[in-house]
Amino acid sequence: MESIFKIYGWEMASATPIQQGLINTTYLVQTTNGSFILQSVNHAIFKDPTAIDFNINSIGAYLKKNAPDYLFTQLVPALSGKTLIEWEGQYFRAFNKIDGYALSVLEHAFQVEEAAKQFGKFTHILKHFKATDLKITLPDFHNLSLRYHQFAESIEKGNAQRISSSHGIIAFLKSHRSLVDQYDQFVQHKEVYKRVTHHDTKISNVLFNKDGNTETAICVIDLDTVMPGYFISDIGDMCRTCLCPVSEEEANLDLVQVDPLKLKALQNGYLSEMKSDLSTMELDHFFFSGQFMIYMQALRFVTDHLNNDIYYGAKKEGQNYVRALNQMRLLEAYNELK
Ligand code: GN1
Ligand code: MG
Repeated sequence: MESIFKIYGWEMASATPIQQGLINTTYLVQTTNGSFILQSVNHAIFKDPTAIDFNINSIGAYLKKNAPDYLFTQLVPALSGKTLIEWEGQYFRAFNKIDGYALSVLEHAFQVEEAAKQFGKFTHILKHFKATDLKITLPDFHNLSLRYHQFAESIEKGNAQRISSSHGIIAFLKSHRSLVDQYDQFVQHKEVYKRVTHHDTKISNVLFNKDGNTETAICVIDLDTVMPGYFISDIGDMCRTCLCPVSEEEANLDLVQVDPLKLKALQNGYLSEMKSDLSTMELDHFFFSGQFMIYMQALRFVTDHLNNDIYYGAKKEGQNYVRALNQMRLLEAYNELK
């Protein structure tokens, strides 16, 4: 890594890998010039890393001008001035290390409110930024019809042995197909708008900080999938990851439960920023957002399992199957709140 440190002009640098997300590879780099987050973009998934670089820089420039106090993860330029570095066939970018921590589950409703407020604020503060100026970093990323189609294809063409041992979850997902129709109707409605959308609002993508006994959410991170999109994506991924005391990795399904007070807190936090921006049609789909995203994530995990883990990878045999079962149970528990 020595030579990449030189590209950034970092002296006496050392890099430690950190666990951040399923897709990219992330390091904490400590140098005499400060601490940085260095990340190699997963090029197999993000085919055009320059699109991500363009989006983060465009938003960063807009915020610097229009909301200079907003805590935004600006990209750190290398000595050349570039913020995306191609090195040994990989793409790297760096951010300043922000003083804060990420959580993979939330214990308290007030934390949910804090996190939801940050995601609401992100879209709200960019209300006058033209979302269509952003590049599409992952086409059809949250297109539920397409995700269902990929699932259906994996049942036809995937690993035969895995298909036969997954019949229970396959039947469950098929029986909830009406969610795809609801999604199609939602996106076609004339009072549903595309805005600057984060598209990966899982709870570990918010940083928290503590001042004495007061814990606050301070900013959102992981902006690779910021694109024009629908608010149901952001609410939905928060429902998916904030309401349950265990994460998507939990294999003991009895622990997968949802807390209605946390859903209320999520609503309060997000709407404190976004209520006046949303149409009645959109507000009426708040609950649907959770069904949409939990269902989509179950589809994506099972599809990957049937396709031999080519997208998410698996550290142990059946990991994506366990994740899919977890999301199936989460959808059942969430639906009980209806
Ligand atoms: C991936 O890499 P990470 O953890 O930020 C995925 C999300 C999923 C999530 C599930 C580009 O996000 O859509 O919700 O895993 N990102 C991509 O944990 O596919
Ligand atoms: Mg991500």
